[in-house]
Amino acid sequence: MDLLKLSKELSFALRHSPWEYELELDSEGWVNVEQVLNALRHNLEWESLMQDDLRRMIEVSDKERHQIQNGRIRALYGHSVPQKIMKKAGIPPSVLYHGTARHLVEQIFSNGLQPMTRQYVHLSIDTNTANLVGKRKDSNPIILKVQAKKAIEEGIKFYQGNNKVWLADYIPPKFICLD
Ligand code: HQG
Repeated sequence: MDLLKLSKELSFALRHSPWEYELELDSEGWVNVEQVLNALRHNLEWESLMQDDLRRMIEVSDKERHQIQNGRIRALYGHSVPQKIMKKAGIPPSVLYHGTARHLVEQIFSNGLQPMTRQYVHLSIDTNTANLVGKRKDSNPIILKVQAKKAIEEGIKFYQGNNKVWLADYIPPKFICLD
C-alpha cells in the first residue's frame, strides 16, 4: 500500500475538502475513523483499508500530521475548511521560526505573517524544520525568527500543532526579524 499517497489523500480530506468525502469535522477537526475508512474505501485502491493501515501511515510518516484517538481521527494542522478548527492556546518556545520564499519576505515585513489560504500561520520550533518548510517554496529559503514570548506578552495566542509546529492567528511585523 502506498502510505505516502494515503497520507496525502487523508490530508486533503481532513484539511481542505471533507464534504467531497461526505465527512463532517467537529469543532476540533475530529471525524469518526470508521466513517473515514468507508469514505476512502470508495476508491478501489483503498477498498480493503483498515484502521491499522492508518496507524502505520502515521507511524512511518516524516511529519506528525494526523492523530487517532478514541475511535476518531484528525489532521493536526494545515486546515483551510471554512469553519475554523478550534485549538487550545499554549505556551510555545520563546522563539519560533518560519521558513519562506525570498520573494515573500518584503511583504511579510510590511503586513506580518498571515494565514493566507489556511486557517492559521504555521511556525516551526527550529531552523532545520523551518528550512524544510521554506524549501517547498524556494530552493534557498529565508528563515524568519518570531519573538513568541514577546508576542504572548502583548496578547498574541499560540496553539500547538504537533511536536514541531506551532500555529498562530496572525504575527504582527514587530515580532518578526531575519534569523
Ligand atoms: C506566506 C506543510 C505574503 C508564508 C509545512 C508561506 C507547514 C505571506 C505562504 C505547513 C504572508 C503560505 C504550512 C504575507 C505569510 N504576504 N506571503 N503577509 N504571510 N505568507 O503552504 O507555512 O507537509 O499555506 O510565508 O511543513 O509554508 O503539508 O504555509 O510561504 O507546516 O504537512 O504564505 O504545511 O506541512 O503557504 O506551510 P502555506 P507554510 P505538510
